[in-house]
Amino acid sequence: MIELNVLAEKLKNEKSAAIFCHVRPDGDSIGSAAALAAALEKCGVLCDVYCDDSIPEKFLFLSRAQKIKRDFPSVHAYSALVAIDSADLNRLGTFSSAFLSFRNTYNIDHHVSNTFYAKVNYVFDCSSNCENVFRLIKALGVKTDSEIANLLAMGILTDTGNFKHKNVTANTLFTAGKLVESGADLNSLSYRMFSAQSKERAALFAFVMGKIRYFLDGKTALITVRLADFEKFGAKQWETEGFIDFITGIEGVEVGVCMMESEKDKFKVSFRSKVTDVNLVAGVFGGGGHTLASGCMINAEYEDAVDRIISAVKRFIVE
Ligand SMILES: [Mn+2]
Repeated sequence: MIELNVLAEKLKNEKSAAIFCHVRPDGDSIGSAAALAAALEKCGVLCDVYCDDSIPEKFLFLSRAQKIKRDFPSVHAYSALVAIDSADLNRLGTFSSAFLSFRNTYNIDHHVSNTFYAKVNYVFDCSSNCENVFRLIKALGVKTDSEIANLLAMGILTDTGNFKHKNVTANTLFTAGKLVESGADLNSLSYRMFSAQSKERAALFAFVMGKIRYFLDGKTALITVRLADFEKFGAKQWETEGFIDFITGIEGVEVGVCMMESEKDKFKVSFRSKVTDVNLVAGVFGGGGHTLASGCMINAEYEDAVDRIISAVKRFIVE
């Protein structure tokens, strides 16, 4: 793996870069991609940020989030392609083939399951990719202005569940402190990311939580959001974020599972746990992530998918 200072030098010498968020973009992906773009632009590198998905409304208060593009012209339009917060190539969606074919690619990430798919890989296990990008920006010699500070703080907040997850370290808090010094407004970001919600989301939440299913002697709680539920309540798929944290807090529950139907018989499955290694559980289905928070996709009829998920959890659950 490349050293941080060497990475900074290499990036600085690029003429231009296309920076990619992952599909179903979250605060860390958007925050670390946009902050890196802002910093590289200060070094004279022309940057555009891309995402093969629409950007959830809650991020659109940031002007840089509004500028994220979906139509990628050609690999030849840039000197470098940079994948951000993406454990494997599939996370780039349709951009993955262009990325794979290009000669000069970077992968900057914090997932332990990262597959080192780029020419230059920087993968460091910490709370959020924004924590990595903060150090990278420092290595670039760029001053963290309030725009960069807010973008990075947003990613740290979202990937740590508002500083509640086990991935919070002294360095996470040190970084957050530095970002506050540089103008990050934690109170406003935390309200936007964790408290503000639409009436549609509140109604969907109440409905889904009314049907929690328990397995493995109550050690696993599972919730499901079907396509019809989104229609019934008028909520968006991205608005299910945070549902899983609610069920993982239930007494006696060790592993929380959220099954979100993204297309007919196609489920985006998220896992959270208190100690069980759910990176291994998601790995059974070709997914991954972190020890205590992971995800995968499963194509199956609903009850069949539930059976397969529960037997995978059973293999790894810490009693
Ligand atoms: Mn992340």
